[in-house]
Amino acid sequence: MVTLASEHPTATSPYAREERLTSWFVGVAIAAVAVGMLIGFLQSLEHAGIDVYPYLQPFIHSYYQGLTLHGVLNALVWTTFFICGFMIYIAVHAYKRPLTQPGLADATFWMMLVGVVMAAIPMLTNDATVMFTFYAPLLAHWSFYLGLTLVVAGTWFVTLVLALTHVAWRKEHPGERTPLAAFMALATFAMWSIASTGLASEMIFFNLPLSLGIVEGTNPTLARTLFWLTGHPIVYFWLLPAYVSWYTLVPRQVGGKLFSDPMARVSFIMFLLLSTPVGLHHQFTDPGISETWKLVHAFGTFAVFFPSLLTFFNVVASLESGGRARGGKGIVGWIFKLPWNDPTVTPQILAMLLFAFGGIGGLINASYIVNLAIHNTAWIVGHFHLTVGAATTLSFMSISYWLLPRIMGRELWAPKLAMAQGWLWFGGMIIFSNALHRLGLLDMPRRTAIGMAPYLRDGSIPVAQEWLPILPFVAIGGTILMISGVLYILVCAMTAFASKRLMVPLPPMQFSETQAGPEHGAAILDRWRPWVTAAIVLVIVAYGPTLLELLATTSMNAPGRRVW
Ligand code: HAS
Ligand code: CU
Repeated sequence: MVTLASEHPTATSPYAREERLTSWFVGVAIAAVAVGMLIGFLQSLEHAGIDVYPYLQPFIHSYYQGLTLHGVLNALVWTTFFICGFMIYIAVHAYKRPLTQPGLADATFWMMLVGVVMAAIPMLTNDATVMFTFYAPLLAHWSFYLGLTLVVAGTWFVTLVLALTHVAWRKEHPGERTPLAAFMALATFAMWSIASTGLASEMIFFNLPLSLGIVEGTNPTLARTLFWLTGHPIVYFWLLPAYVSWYTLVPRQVGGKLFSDPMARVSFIMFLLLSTPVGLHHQFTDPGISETWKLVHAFGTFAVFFPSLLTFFNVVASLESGGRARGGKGIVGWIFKLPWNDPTVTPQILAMLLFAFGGIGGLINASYIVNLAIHNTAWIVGHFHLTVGAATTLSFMSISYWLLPRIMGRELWAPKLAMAQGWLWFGGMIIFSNALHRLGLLDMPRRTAIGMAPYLRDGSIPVAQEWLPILPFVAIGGTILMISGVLYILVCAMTAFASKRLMVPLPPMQFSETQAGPEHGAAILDRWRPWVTAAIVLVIVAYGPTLLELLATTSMNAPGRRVW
């Protein structure tokens, strides 16, 4: 691992060690998404009837092994490693102090890296073709489960490192409000640490014992319920770091100020409270779970919609302050004054635009009755490519263009190419996601090698004829996304290792100023105990009855299945 942080001008940074750790995390994240995006391109070709997998033997055996690699590398590794690196960077610059336990932070990185390698090997040997949700009773090699468990455990250590640093900062700054960006980083990891207990329980009590042959069977419904206890809040673990940038960096980058600091804190506290007790909205069609609790979770899902609506309002108002500060006039004139050619900002605004549609789609998903029409269809794939594939991924790409020069001590390579990459991702995602949404409304199933399915063309399923004219657009969008992805990897690699060294360190990092500052918010917004306690109580109330009922009414009698 190249320890560049000590070799470049920013080595004078008081946080050189943390910046080096950030470069490790971000380096692994970019390597993962490079492979994951390429495989995604092959998946999109398959939908258009171009099946390259026979030519990739013995490296990738099937569409389903490709889908597992695509989902795990992009949705689990790219996100988690980028988030750990970015949030550590943000925290030390917001607290203006180094981590209290840098050694533990470094060790956590290595533990998580070992976890990724452990999970990757069985995926590559076709011994873990279980998709990124690894639903029981599908059964992968035990090292896949142990590897992912190490990654999750690593995120708990990141939470610990951030919390200990917070305590130290608190002692050094009695009575001061937590800097907003640090507050947000901590809230993100606190929410995630509560949420990931579901996944950890599934691994420890179900998947690992079964895959190690310690138990004969598993309990699919209970395992799925524990998975989705984590499975919904994980999307906010992916989203909130992008929000940290939209709230605390982008307003300054567009020349404006954040509209309201207290409103931003309320939004993150609502995510801390409401992200986890809503996961049954992924299981509306699951048997064995009471309709009452499914409905309670549906209402909870509508409630967790609100912190994003607050974000919508707060962020757009902040963009407007920037647009007007740059001379924008009239009701919409300010929009054209935003820095549309700045690759460290514009792709994030494009990500916001895509996310607005992804979010509306999420509301449709959450509608108990309407969900029956789109559940397990291509619609869902369209939804999450607008959310994790755009709100998160396109924002992280743009943040990379800002972060890499700071931690690698080199200029951003080919800024115009970086900007083109952002616009290509935006355009490609519109084509790709729109096609999938439309196919989903025509009942096309997700997670299916549809391009090669005989029924696609033999007329045995009449509605399939309506998919045929739309499927090529999945490949067209996927191809544009692949070109954009290659440009992203190219710009990042050249920036990290080959572009001009910064002969003078960049100016110290600055967060956005605010129009309404932290002092305008209630002091309780800056306390953790009440909110974390309430969050845990809400999870117990929302899930306790269902988990107890499943424990009483279902058993571990489903043998593990290897269906590939
Ligand atoms: Fe979702 C399924 C509901 C958000 C990801 N979601 C998924 C899956 C994934 C995923 C990966 O209720 C599939 C999992 C699987 O494999 O089965 N989702 C929601 C709801 C929200 C939501 C209500 N999802 C996300 C986010 C994700 C994500 C965020 C990743 C990062 N989702 C569901 C449901 C399902 C589901 C069901 C299960 C479906 C099924 O049946 O399987 C909400 O949180 C969305 C709130 C968002 C908004 C938008 C706010 C807009 C903002 C930007 C404003 C700025 C602008 C800029 C427009 C309210 C903040 C303006 C620009 C100028 C220049 C002015
Ligand atoms: Cu969800």
